[in-house]
Amino acid sequence: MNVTILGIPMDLGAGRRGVDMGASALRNAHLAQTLRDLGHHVTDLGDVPVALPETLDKHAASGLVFLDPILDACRATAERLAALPQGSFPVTLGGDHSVSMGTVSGNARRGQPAGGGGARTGLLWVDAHSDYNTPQSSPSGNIHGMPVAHLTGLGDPGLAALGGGWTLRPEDIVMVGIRSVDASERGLLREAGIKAYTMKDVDQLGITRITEEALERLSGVERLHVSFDADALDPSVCPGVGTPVPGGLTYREGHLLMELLSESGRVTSLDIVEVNPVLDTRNQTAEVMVSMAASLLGQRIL
Ligand code: DIR
Ligand code: MN
Ligand code: MN
Ligand code: MN
Repeated sequence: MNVTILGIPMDLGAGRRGVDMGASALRNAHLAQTLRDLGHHVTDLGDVPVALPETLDKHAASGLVFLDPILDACRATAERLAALPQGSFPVTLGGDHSVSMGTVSGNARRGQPAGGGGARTGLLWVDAHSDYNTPQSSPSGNIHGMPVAHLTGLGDPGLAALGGGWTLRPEDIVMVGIRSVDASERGLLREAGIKAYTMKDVDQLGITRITEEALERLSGVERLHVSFDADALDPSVCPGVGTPVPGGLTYREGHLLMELLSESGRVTSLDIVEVNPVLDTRNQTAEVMVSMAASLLGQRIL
């Protein structure tokens, strides 16, 4: 496969600093070489330009924290991804999870005529958090807690327009690993009818059944994007994250999910986000996330 790596070194959407170094940490953990060793043709496009928070006024022009520079970075990301050749498999490196408003939109728009919207896309959101806040519902005001809501067209009109008229259908979203949902976010999720497999579901049903159900539910989509937040995995596995939540996916549950998705042959793009080297232990989180990408892209035990 032609794998294209693109970094978005942005921490403007998160509550604490450091995930801007996540893309660098993943490269340092030999992401490209690992994927080459699996037989892929790998190109690293480098990073999308992202403004430094030290150079910015936090609340310039609007109430949302760093709205304008986040919009700029997401727009640049979406344009970069939309312009890639058909059939390439983008691996996008965050950055905080607000980058996914750009990645999912750009991947949906690839190969579509200008102004022609986007391909019907399924989204597998692997995360401790549902990231379905709107600016109104968010208790923190941090945009990394809002990307999925904006992808479905809710919230700030600028962020919601990143798809250029295309939006994600709520029925094409499946979440896995969920264990932290804000009180005001719960109602929005339920209203939208988004399927979320919580950690209770993981305990009860197991990853195999959940993956089968998710793929069945998403059988009608043209493209399938996996957005993997490192905090979906248990903090003992991925300590380098800004908002750790106990009781996460085990190392093997993460791999099994990626292995089963790989076997399905359905996935067309991947995000790896929220790796925070400042909070990590000897780059362990980046190394684990590189191994997850490898499983999704064909690594087998035998
Ligand atoms: C919380 C935490 N729900 C918020 N969210 C995330 O700020 O909206 N933490 N994404 O990583
Ligand atoms: Mn997230
Ligand atoms: Mn998260
Ligand atoms: Mn987050």
